[in-house]
Amino acid sequence: MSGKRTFTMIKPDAVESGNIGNILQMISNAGFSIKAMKFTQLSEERAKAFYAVHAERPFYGKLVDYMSSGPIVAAILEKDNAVEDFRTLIGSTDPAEAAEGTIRKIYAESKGRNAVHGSDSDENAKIEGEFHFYANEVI
Ligand code: DAT
Ligand code: MG
Repeated sequence: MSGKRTFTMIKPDAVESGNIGNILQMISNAGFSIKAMKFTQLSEERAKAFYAVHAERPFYGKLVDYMSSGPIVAAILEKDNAVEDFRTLIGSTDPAEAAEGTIRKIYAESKGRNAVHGSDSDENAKIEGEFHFYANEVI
């Protein structure tokens, strides 16, 4: 059975453009509740570690620079079928290919600067949540 929790980040482009509130409203309207949340910034080392799975990809350096370039909002979200439903809500990696009404279609600047992160599996949701939050910070 699929899990109830996923992990998200509102990325530097969406924070800088003033869309934290709009994106949280869309997340709430889609039926997700917030179990932990913080406004923070990744150091270069922490961004490298978070995206280590992409270390061999050509865009890794730019991704790390971008993700450590400004503040983000990190959050653990809860809903039935959380991982899959959240990926549907955010849309494709490239906003040009994202479905109408998705968060990335509305707010992402580009494939590299794409407004939000969403975990791709229950296993990664747990790992990524624990990367950002101590157990006693999660409801
Ligand atoms: P997603 O964030 O949709 O899970 P991913 O895990 O494949 O996508 O990649 C992680 C992030 O890396 C993605 O949100 C933006 C960046 N990225 C992926 N592919 C890229 C590309 N071809 N060019 C530039 N940035 C890319
Ligand atoms: Mg991914």
